[in-house]
Amino acid sequence: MARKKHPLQDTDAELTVGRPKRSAAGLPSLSETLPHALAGMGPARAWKTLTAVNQKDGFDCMSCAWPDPPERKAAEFCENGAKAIGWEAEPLRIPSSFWAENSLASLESRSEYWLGQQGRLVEPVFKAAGSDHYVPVSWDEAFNVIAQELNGLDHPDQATFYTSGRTSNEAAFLYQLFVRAFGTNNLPDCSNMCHESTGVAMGETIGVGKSAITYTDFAKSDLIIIMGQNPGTCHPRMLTALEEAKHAGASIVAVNPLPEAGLINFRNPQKPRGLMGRGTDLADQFLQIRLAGDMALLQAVSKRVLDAERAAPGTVLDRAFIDRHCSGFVGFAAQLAALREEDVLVATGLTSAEIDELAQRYIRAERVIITWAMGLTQHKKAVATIKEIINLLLLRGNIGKPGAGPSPIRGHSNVQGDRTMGIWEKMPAWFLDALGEEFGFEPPRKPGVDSVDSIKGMRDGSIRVLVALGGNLVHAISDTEVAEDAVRKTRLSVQISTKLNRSHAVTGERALILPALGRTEIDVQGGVEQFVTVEDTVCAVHRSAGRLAPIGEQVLSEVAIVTRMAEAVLGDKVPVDWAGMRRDYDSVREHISHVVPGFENFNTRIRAVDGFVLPHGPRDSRTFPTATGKAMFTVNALETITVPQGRLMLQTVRAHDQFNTTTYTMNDRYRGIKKGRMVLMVNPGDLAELGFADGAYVDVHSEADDGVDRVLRGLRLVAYPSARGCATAYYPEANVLVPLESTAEGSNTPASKSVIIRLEPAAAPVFGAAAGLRP
Ligand SMILES: Nc1nc2c(c(=O)[nH]1)N[C@H]1C(S)=C(S)[C@@H](COP(=O)(O)OP(=O)(O)OC[C@H]3O[C@@H](n4cnc5c(=O)[nH]c(N)nc54)[C@H](O)[C@@H]3O)O[C@H]1N2
Ligand SMILES: Nc1nc2c(c(=O)[nH]1)N[C@H]1C(S)=C(S)[C@@H](COP(=O)(O)OP(=O)(O)OC[C@H]3O[C@@H](n4cnc5c(=O)[nH]c(N)nc54)[C@H](O)[C@@H]3O)O[C@H]1N2
Ligand code: SF4
Ligand SMILES: [Mo]
Repeated sequence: MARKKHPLQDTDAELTVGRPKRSAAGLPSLSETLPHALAGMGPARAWKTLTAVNQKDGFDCMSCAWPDPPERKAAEFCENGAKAIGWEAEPLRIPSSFWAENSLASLESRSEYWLGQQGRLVEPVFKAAGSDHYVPVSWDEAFNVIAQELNGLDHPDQATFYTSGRTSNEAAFLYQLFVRAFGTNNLPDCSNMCHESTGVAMGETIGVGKSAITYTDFAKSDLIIIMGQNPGTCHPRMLTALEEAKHAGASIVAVNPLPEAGLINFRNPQKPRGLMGRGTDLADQFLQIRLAGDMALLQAVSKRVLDAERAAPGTVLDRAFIDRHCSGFVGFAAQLAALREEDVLVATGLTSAEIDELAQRYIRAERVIITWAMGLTQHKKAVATIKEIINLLLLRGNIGKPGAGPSPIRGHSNVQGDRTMGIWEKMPAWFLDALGEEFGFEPPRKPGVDSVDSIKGMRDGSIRVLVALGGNLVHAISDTEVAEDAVRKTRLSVQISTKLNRSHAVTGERALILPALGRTEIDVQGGVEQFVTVEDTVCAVHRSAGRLAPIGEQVLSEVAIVTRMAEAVLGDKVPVDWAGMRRDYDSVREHISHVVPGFENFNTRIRAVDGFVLPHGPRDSRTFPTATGKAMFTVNALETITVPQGRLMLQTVRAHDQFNTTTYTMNDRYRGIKKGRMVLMVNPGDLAELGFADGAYVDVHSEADDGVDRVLRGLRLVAYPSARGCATAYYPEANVLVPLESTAEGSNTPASKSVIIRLEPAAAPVFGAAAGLRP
C-alpha cells in the first residue's frame, strides 16, 4: 500500500548546497546570533534575556541540557541558545481572530516552520467535536472539558499523559502526582524517544542511568571519546569544555559517520583569537564509522585491551578495581575472545589500524570519559551498545575517579530532572511508596505505557484521551501517518504549549490548547515572584527565574495549569493542597524533599548560588546499586544489520537551525545546506554505485518487515562525505519512514537512525504549493 505525500515545507525550490564546514562556533556563529536575537526580540528584550541566560540569578537556557561552568562569563550562551530564547521571547502573539481565520484543515497543511512563526499562544482554545475550528474559551471551561472526559473513562489507563523535557522540576512533580492520583502510570515522555536506551543500559550495569562525571572532570581527563553526538549543533557550549580539556592535555576522539563541523575544529567566540584565527583542532582521531557499527567497535577495542593485558600481564587492566567492584568479568572476557575481526570491519567500515590506534589511546590514558547522544541510543542494539561502553570503561577503572566516566549528554534542558521527579511510566516501588505516604493516597502499581505504546493504544482504541505537557508527540514519534491516525481516534487531545506545532493541527475528536509561560518569563503567584528548578546532564540542580513580563494576561505557568487541572479532575479525591502549592513553589519543593532522594533541605540548598549536585553512587564512592551490588560486565551478542544490495541505511538528524520539531530557519549552515530541508545526504561513491546524480530528486522508500511501503517523495540528493552505505535526512520530515514497530531492544526507543531505504527516481520534484502547502 503506498501512502500519500506528507506536508513538507515552504521554500525548497530555492535550496542551495555548498561545502560542509570543518569549523564550528566562531565568528560566523556570533554574526548569526545577534541578528537572530535582535530581529525577533528587539534590543530591550534581547538585552534583558541574553544578560540573564545561564547566569546564577537568571534563567536556565531552555534549549539543551548542557551544564553551566563554575565560572560564568558575561555571555554564557551559544548561538542555538540565543535562537531558542528568541523563538520563545519574540513579542508576537496569536490574535483571537487567527482561530476563526484558520481551520484545522488549513493548519494541517502548514509546515512546522510556518506554525512556529505565528507567535505565542495567549489564550486557551477549544475545538468541539465535529468542528474544524478552535475557538477561545475560558480556563474554567477548558478544565471542565478535561474533567468531563477523564472522569467519563471506564478506567484511568484509558488516558495517557505525555511530557516534553522543558518542564520544570516543580511542574513535573505536580503533573506525575496528578496523574498517579488520577489512577494511572501512563506517563510517557520525550525521553522514551531519546536517552531511554541509556537509562536502561546504565541502570542495569552501574545502577544509575545518569552521567557519572561533573563539569570539571572534562578538564581533568586524558582522553574524551565522543560517540554519536553532534555537539557543534546540539550542545554548542560543550565545545568550550572540550577546548579547555584539550589545552589541559586531553586527546579527543570523535566517532561518527559524518564529519560534523564542531567535532573537527572549534573557533571560540569568547576569545579574540577564536574570532580571527584557525581555532582549535579538536579531534585527534576521527573514526568515520558506519551507522550502527559502534557495538562492534567497542567490542573490538575491549578485545584489544584484553589482548594487551595477556601480552603484558598486570600492566593494562585495573585488576584491583575489577576484583573489588565488578562482577561478570570472566564471562565478558571469554565472549570477546571469540570476536571475529572480519565481522568488526564489516560492521564498522573502519580499518584494523584505526581500531588499533583507538585501543592504544585508551590503554595509554589514565582517565577516560566517553560521551554519547542519539547516534547511539536510536538503534536496534542501542542498549547493548551502551553496555559495551560501560564494559570498556570498567576494564581500566574509568569510573568513580576524577576525569573519568560514562557521560550521556542529554537533550532537552530538563529532561533529566523530569525523570528524577517521577515522569516515567515505570517508576520503582520505593518512589511510589514515598509518594503515597507523603500525600496520603495509594498510587497505581501497574506500569504505564511509554511513547510508542501510547500511540499503539490510541491506534487500537484502548487509549481515549491524550494530555501533553509541552512537546509535539505526533511529529516527534516515528511513523508519522500511523501516529496521526492514532491521535485522531482519541476523544480528547490536550496540548499545554507555548507555540503552535503539528500536534495542535492533528487532534482528537475534541481538542484543547492551553497556553503556558516559558522560561524567559516572570512567574508571579500569590503576589510573589516564583522561581523553578532544573537538573542538567551532569546532575546539577539549580534555579531558573525569567526576566520578561508574561506574553499575555491569560497565559498561566505550567504549575498553575497542572494544579488547576488536578483540582478540576480530582475534586477532593486525594488530600492534596493544590492551591497552596500553586501559591508558593517552596511548598512544592518541600514535598519533593520528602519524596525524592538527594533533595533533602531542597529549599535551603537551592538558594546557594550554584545550587547543588545530586548524589551519584558510582561517581562519588564507587558504590553500584545494581542487582549484584557491583558494576556489571555484560555479555552482548554482536548482531550487525546487513543492508541488502542496492539499499542504504538511513539516519534522521537535526539541522543546525532547528530544535527538535521546531524549525528556526530552513538552513543547516555547517553542513552547507541552505533554504531547504528535503535533502538526502549520500556518499558520492554510493551515488555512483546506485546510478544517481548529485542534485537529482528521489523518492525514498523504507523497507520494513511489515510490507508497508513508507515513502517520502521528492528529496534532493546531496553528495556528502558521509561513511559509505549511510544516508542522512532531517527529522521530523523523515519520521514517516521509521516504522512504529522498529525500536531498540530493551528500551523501545524508535530506531530512527537505522532505517533501510531504497531510492527511486522522483516522478517530479514537488514543492510548496504543489505539495498542498501554503507558505
Ligand atoms: N540546536 C539543537 N540543539 C539540540 C536539539 C536540537 O534539535 N537542536 N535537540 C536536543 C535533544 S532533545 C537531543 S536528544 C540532543 C541530540 O543531540 P545529537 O544526538 O547530537 O543530535 P542528532 O542530530 O540526532 O545527531 C546524532 C549524531 O550522531 C551521529 N550518528 C548517527 N548514527 C550514528 C551511529 O550509528 N554511530 C555513531 N557513532 N554516530 C552516529 C550523527 O551523524 C550525528 O552527528 O540535542 C539537544 N540539543
Ligand atoms: N526521526 C527522529 N525522531 C526523533 C528524534 C530523532 O533524532 N529522529 N529525536 C527524538 C528526541 S531525542 C526527542 S527529545 C523527541 C522530542 O520530542 P518533543 O519533546 O515532543 O518535541 P519538541 O519539538 O521538543 O517540542 C516542541 C514544542 O514544545 C512546546 N514548548 C516549547 N517550550 C515550552 C515550554 O516551556 N512549556 C511548554 N508547555 N511547552 C513548550 C512548543 O509548543 C514546541 O512546539 O523527538 C524524538 N524524535
Ligand atoms: S549549550 Fe545548550 S544550554 Fe548552553 S546556551 Fe547553548 S543551547 Fe543553551
Ligand atoms: Mo532528545
